Amino acid sequence: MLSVGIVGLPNSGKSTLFNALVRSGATVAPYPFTTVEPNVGVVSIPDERLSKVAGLAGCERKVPADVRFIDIAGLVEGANKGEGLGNRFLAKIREVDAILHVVRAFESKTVAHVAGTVDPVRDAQLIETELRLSDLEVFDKALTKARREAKSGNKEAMERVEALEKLENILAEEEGFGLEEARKSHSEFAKDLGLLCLKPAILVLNVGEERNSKHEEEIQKWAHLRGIPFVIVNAEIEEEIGELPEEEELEYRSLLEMGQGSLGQILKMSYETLGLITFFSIDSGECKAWSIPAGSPAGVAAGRIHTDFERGFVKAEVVHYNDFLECGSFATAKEKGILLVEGRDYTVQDGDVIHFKFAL
Ligand SMILES: Nc1nc2c(ncn2[C@@H]2O[C@H](COP(=O)(O)OP(=O)(O)OP(=O)(O)O)[C@@H](O)[C@H]2O)c(=O)[nH]1
Ligand SMILES: [Mg+2]
Repeated sequence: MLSVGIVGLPNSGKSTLFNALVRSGATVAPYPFTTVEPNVGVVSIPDERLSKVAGLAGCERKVPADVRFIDIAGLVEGANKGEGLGNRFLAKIREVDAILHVVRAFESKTVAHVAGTVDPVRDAQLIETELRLSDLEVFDKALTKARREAKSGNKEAMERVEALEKLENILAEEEGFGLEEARKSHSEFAKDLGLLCLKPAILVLNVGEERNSKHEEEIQKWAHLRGIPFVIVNAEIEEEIGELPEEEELEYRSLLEMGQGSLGQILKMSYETLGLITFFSIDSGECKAWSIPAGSPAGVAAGRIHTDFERGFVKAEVVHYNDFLECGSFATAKEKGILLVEGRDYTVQDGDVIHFKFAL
């Protein structure tokens, strides 16, 4: 399962957001392995298509796709030099697949701010700088090694040096404007090195009841310049009203003039940022949504359900989502001639309803 790490300064509201998110999923499970730290939660991804497919197929049970969220302790200035257990936390961030960067915009007399004042752009910049400095260290090592190998005329190593030098210039640049491009063009490379700056990221602005439009505009622009999706949330209120029975929750939302969807929006954005798409399976009265990386072949999708499905893959019967809405069943789709029979190399489309045939 892919994971999203919640990152930010201390007291920015990371744990509050984590709690709100973990509770917001329909079938929230505390992560079932005791060896995993307690601040890891698995959250269902809301997807209205699941109910539609399940309804048409007459399924009693629905199982949504999920994503793992990890609430990582706060980073402080100098974290890359080990300040405030920084190295340990940075190592944790290296393990996640995407970053949810929480920035504080709420004022509070009781909740201290490590820098004394509320200033979202300064805070976001501080975290970005820590990630960047930490990356540059990783980089130095990789570049030294590649240069050594390149000396002997190894062509691959020479190409590596060239690519690394290009990327190093982008990382060394204070303003980080080149990051969006680098994120796209170097993703495999970055993954190998575990570069933090190039991980897909989302910026969450945690606002209080009093809003500051100047702060909001500035930070939104900051995120936009970096190609980072941006979302506003009031984590404290989301956490509080998320505990209420549904009716009361709705009442409070209209009373506080709060939109419905900021948590759902964060979940959907996380899913997209991780590059995931969904396919559906129907079996014994159960309709399940499964997540796979966009572009995955049917063989990989089969393996998501069971390793036997992948090993003994024979064929995949596929009905595209919109076709399924029209037909309502594999049988009707077959009659109409829109049921596809595909091999293991078929590229799964978002929303496909798939039935795998396998033989061992
Ligand atoms: N007024 C207000 N308080 C908030 C808001 N969000 C979080 N808080 C409070 O801020 C304090 C810190 O929140 P946490 O969620 O623990 O912050 P954190 O980022 O996890 O902090 P560390 O774990 O220390 O890094 C708590 O007392 C929260 O109740 C908010 O939107 N408004
Ligand atoms: Mg915390």
